[in-house]
Amino acid sequence: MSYVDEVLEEVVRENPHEPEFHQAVKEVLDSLRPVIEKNEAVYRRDALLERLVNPERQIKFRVPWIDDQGQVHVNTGYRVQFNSAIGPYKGGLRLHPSVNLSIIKFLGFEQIFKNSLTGLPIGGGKGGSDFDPKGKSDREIMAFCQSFMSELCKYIGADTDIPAGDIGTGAREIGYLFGEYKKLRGLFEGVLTGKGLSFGGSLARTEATGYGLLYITEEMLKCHGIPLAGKTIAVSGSGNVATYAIEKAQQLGAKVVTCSDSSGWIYDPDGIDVALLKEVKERKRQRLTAYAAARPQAVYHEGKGVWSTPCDVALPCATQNELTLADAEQLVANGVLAVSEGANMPTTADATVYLQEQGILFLPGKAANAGGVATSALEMSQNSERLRWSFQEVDAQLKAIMVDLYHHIDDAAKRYDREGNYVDGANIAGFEKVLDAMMMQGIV
Ligand code: NDP
Ligand code: 2IT
Repeated sequence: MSYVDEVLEEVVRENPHEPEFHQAVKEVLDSLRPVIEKNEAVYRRDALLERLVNPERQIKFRVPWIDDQGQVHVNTGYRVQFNSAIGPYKGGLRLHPSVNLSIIKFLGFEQIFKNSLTGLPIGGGKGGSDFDPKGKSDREIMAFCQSFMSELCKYIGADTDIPAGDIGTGAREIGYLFGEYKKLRGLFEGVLTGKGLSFGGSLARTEATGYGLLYITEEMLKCHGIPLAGKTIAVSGSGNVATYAIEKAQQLGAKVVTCSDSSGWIYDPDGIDVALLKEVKERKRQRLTAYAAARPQAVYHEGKGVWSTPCDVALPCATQNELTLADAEQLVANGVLAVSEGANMPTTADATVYLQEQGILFLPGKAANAGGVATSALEMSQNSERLRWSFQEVDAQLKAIMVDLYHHIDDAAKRYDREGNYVDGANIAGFEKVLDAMMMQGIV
């Protein structure tokens, strides 16, 4: 049996209840086969892949907090410090009732390769909790964040592990988390990214994931002779990534006709009104029904359905496994040209293979959404040098990083005879730097 197959079997055997983690590992290791085969005996002797798929450290803790009625609740907190070969652990904190160890480990594993692809010195980690921020008062959110940080603060630091936002964790939560860290540790340092602009946050970090998604998608299309301007785009989600993806797509001359939340979705034939979307979702924290109520030409549908909308480009920006094989078939039947993942692993494994077989340009999340963490690394640089860069400066660096990233994964795919397969290109290019660092640092 090949070394890759042995390790894949072991991952399933040793982590039996972690389907999302299996899915992420299988996709990466399948891509790495030709790289591993080149030097299989040495890698097997050094247990390279076993070290890659086992987190350096995983922390699970109790998070007790008191609601507005005086009731105590207990949630579970996680931080998985996956790989620090190329830099301190870096990755977001997800707050969502679906969070469990499998989800945090899949996200942490993906983050290793994504962070490597940014070209910046950041290792991979992820954390979060099964706490549900929906419907909670600001005081309840603060109580949760303070309790979460009272334990997490023992394991993180500006040079060791730097968390950030993800689903359910935005500027409000990062603010409360930062305040508590500072109080407990007595340190004003860049221990979190996505901070408010008044206390060390970077301009353009809020926009970065969505903007970066459009920069790399535009570059990919351009290299295939397709202009983005004038195209019709379907976006899922209506959170941080979706909102700024829609904003940049419109700035680049495309028309975005959909967005969604976990209750339903919007079809807006005139193009999504971003100012209204921000007012509804960012400021008032309402549901998309409020968007439809304020915009007569928009149609609201309950449940799923974004991918039934005819479009040239699909940008899944909500959550994992939201774009299934049936969705992919419908997109292809409607003539889609490209799918670019704003979320982490939003396309199921069978849907990804189908899209690639149909010749659809497919950019995986670890490349397409890397602009968020790349800009987090730029925030860390600004914190370290105690300076602040302008919006234009950060945005220009973000764009350059995303354009370089596209060419880096395109080259890697070509080097391994997989031209146009950006899943393999991203996994291989992300892995090469981590491999080099792990081999040079000995058995640790
Ligand atoms: P937000 O919490 O801001 O928004 C999430 C959006 O997705 C909301 O519209 C939410 O709907 C929807 N959603 C979440 N879970 C589900 C679900 N189970 N079913 C259907 N819809 C769902 O998160 P972000 O925009 O920050 O993150 C979106 C994705 O992008 C995630 O996969 C995240 O890991 C990834 N990502 C985020 C980065 C960042 O910088 N923020 C960077 C790179 C990737 P509702 O409001 O109803 O919950
Ligand atoms: O998935 C991701 O890359 C993020 N949620 C952003 C991580 C970060 O550290 O900015």
